Amino acid sequence: MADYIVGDIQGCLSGLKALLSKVDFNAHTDTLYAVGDLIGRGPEALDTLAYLYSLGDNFKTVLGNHDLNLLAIHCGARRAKKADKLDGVIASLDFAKYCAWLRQKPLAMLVGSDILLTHAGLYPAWSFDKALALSAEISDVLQSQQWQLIVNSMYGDNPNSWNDELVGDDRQRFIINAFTRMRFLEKDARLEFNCKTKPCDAPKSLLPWFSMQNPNLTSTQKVVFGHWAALNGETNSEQFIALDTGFVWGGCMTLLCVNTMKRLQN
Ligand SMILES: [Mn+2]
Repeated sequence: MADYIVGDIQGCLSGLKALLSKVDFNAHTDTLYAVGDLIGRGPEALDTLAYLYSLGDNFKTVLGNHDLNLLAIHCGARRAKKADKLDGVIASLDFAKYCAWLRQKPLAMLVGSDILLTHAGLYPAWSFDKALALSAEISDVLQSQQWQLIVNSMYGDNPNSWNDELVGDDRQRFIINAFTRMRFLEKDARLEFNCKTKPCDAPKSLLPWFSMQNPNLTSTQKVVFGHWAALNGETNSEQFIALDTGFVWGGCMTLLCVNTMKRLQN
């Protein structure tokens, strides 16, 4: 009955399977959580989706930017890029089935009562409750018949700052960008999308999102996220746990055991 959270899989099923065998993962009694980006850039996209789908309720994930990209390809909002290595999924008879399955996944979820799981992180103006409510706003649309509208309007970098009065496409785009694309913020908390380096290599005007004070968090709350391979798992904080260690780029894949909060890599 163990719970595990895996970093970005990105279509690298062999890396995931190697990690799961190290912990004797039991697909009937244990639960695997993922930080999103299940597919994208890695060689085994279709097999990865088939395996994760087969786990049923013992697999839970939030959505990452690559997962949303697959939905956008499915409804014609985006064209597949060769580098994403999604051809096998797109040609599969199960393409629609996997997209319908992904549309049921949220942008943020709790693991237990004190861990918030998201793909890119927690925007510093938001509490856990706020994040879950905003994630639910997006899920309401993604799970409706109107889901293609949001997938068509979600691309773009603006607005880059949050306020509670945002409505419509702008509100949805900011929420999706913060949960799936965020890395650095300007000092006034505007999202900055161009810099993807390690924090020490970034312009001095930029702060990693987790370095900006979040007055809403209690000392026991932790945020587990992926997306930012250049961090290589380092945030210098026990409260913010980065799990993307760049397996798809030749790095390793990281599995966090929730019960012990210990990390394992391959
Ligand atoms: Mn990502």
